[in-house]
Amino acid sequence: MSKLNIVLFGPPGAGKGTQSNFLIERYGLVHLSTGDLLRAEIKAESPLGKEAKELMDQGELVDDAIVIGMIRNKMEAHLDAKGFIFDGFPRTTPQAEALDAMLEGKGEPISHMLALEVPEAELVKRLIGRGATSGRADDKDEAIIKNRIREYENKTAPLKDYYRAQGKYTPVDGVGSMEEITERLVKAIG
Ligand code: B4P
Repeated sequence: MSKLNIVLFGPPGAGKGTQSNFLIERYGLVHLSTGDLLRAEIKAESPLGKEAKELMDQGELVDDAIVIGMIRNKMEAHLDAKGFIFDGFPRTTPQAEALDAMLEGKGEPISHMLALEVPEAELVKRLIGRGATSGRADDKDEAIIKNRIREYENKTAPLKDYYRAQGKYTPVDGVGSMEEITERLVKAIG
């Protein structure tokens, strides 16, 4: 049976992490979140974590080579997975090209690119709300949140065209209850 490899895409606060938790359970997939992997490095105070923290705290993207290396290591540690959910990765064209090259080598391409769509005012509201409890420096300050959204628009949103050209781009309305959005994603997976 072919593997189910899903890119869960969307701006900061669109609900990628939230929805990944439902989808991994439902389809038995391995969750690969570059945000979570980077935060684990920061917690461990590794050299990579120290470098990443400076960028993340300002709402900037971390270097491609770092996140691509992290994803490669995690995929190699789960060779028998039924498939992966890529949450918050890829975020740039070089990341998307590297992911395709890794998956092509295995003959297990991306099955779906599901793009959660949420208006900017709602994103800011959600992230400020999470900042009250998460302790995340990048959720506390509205100027940094706006910078994350700009980074998304400039560097990440163009990936919609990258996946559209492969016939894999599927927009999904990301406004509603968490359950409603899960159902929309499940329907899109088919
Ligand atoms: P990430 O950790 O990927 O996170 P995110 O963009 O903040 O959010 P996500 O969409 O997962 O939001 P969530 O479900 O939690 O990135 C953080 C940083 O790491 C980046 O800025 C960058 O610096 C770095 N980074 C990560 N990957 C990288 C890469 N590949 N390349 C370079 N740099 C990288 O939801 C947010 C909030 O909304 C939560 O409070 C949630 O409860 C709420 N929410 C969710 N669904 C909701 C709904 N339906 N209704 C109301 N609220 C909802």
